[in-house]
Amino acid sequence: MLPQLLFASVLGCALAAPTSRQVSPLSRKSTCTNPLVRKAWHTLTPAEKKAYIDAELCLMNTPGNLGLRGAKSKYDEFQAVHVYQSEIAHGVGQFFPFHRLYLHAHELTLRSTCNYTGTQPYWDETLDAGSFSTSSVLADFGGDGLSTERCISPTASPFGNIVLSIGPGYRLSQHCIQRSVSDPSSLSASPAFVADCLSKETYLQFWACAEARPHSAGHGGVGAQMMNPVSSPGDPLFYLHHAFLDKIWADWQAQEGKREQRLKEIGGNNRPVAFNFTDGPRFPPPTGGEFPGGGVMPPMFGGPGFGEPGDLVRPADVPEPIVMGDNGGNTTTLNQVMQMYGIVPNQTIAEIMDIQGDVLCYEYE
Ligand SMILES: *[C@@H]1O[C@H](CO)[C@@H](O)[C@H](O)[C@H]1NC(C)=O
Ligand SMILES: *[C@@H]1O[C@H](CO)[C@@H](O)[C@H](O)[C@H]1NC(C)=O
Ligand SMILES: *[C@@H]1O[C@H](CO)[C@@H](O)[C@H](O)[C@H]1NC(C)=O
Ligand SMILES: *[C@@H]1O[C@H](CO)[C@@H](O)[C@H](O)[C@H]1NC(C)=O
Ligand SMILES: [Cu+2]
Repeated sequence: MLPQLLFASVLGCALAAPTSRQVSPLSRKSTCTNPLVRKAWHTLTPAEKKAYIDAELCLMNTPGNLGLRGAKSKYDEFQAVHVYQSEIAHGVGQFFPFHRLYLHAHELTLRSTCNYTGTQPYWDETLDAGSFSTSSVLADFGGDGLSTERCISPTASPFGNIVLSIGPGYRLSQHCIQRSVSDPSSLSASPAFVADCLSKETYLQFWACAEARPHSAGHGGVGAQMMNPVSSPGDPLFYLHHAFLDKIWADWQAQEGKREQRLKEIGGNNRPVAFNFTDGPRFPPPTGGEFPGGGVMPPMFGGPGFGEPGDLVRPADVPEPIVMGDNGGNTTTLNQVMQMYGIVPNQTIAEIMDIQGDVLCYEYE
């Protein structure tokens, strides 16, 4: 069974990809003078690709030490943080900020723990929308899952022998990396969909568009583990997918004449409205008619890697996530603190709005 897609008529303008590289250093007061350059996976040299995969394997083989639920390796610890926070990290205003900081933690840990000298690559999914099954990025990460268990090939992938300890969902179980690729689900990462999101005027409109369309495309297009809203970082493609989304947000923020405003613009609900994983996370009521059907993500579905609906019910040993520093309100503010459980220090949203600020220092090419 495939997730239903949100097909909408798209009146996208040409895909604009402004970068922040031309911004004069004089207009900034940050300490970021030598940003890391994050590149698209397909542009990396074979040596760069190998270095990234080796670093990820190193994280997977390095014991964790943060005492997080179910986590054996440093890699598992990232997954554990996502499990803890998943209820307040999707379908909410901090969706983009949370994943930005989370990706930064991943990049930083690859570099600090595994001697990686490269940066976090991204999957330029606009090139593969509608054809994930033949994507070279997918192939480099082990391809589709096989047979009914949907495990990636143990021999065709450097990750084929990895045993994950967390997931599916909140469950703790030993399992392989599972995929169930769906080309139709990957369609909403197309250049037209991305351009449509980039053309949105407000953060609320941009966020709703980008979380529902390109975001859903990567998760639904890879499927299985990646489709699980709680445990999806068990698939190493998660990080390349979310870097792609972070780039889209950074591109939106950096648009000509909008940058000063958009580096301060946040909003949205702190709790997914009528949160129900089975039914799909809901978004705020559409303000610009973005969501046919009232702003609902594609319905979730069961199966290998995704797990059973019960795996998405938070068990007693996972504390209810709390929103920190939000003044008791329901609206996402710049003062909200994102909780990272030790993979990187907690930060406020304000501190990570600028990818070339005092906490973050990178750019996309
Ligand atoms: C990183 O480099 C240091 C210094 O060369 C070395 O001691 C350490 O074993 C390396 N760590 C990994 C995970 O390769
Ligand atoms: C969640 O959504 C499913 C599917 O629409 C529905 O059957 C279930 O009753 C919902 N659960 C809650 C708690 O609303
Ligand atoms: C937040 O939302 C809840 C549920 O709708 C409501 O009861 C509460 O009054 C709201 N709090 C604030 C500060 O607006
Ligand atoms: C960071 O977040 C965690 C998880 O909620 C919390 O326990 C911790 O106190 C926070 N740390 C700081 C310094 O705010
Ligand atoms: Cu997530």
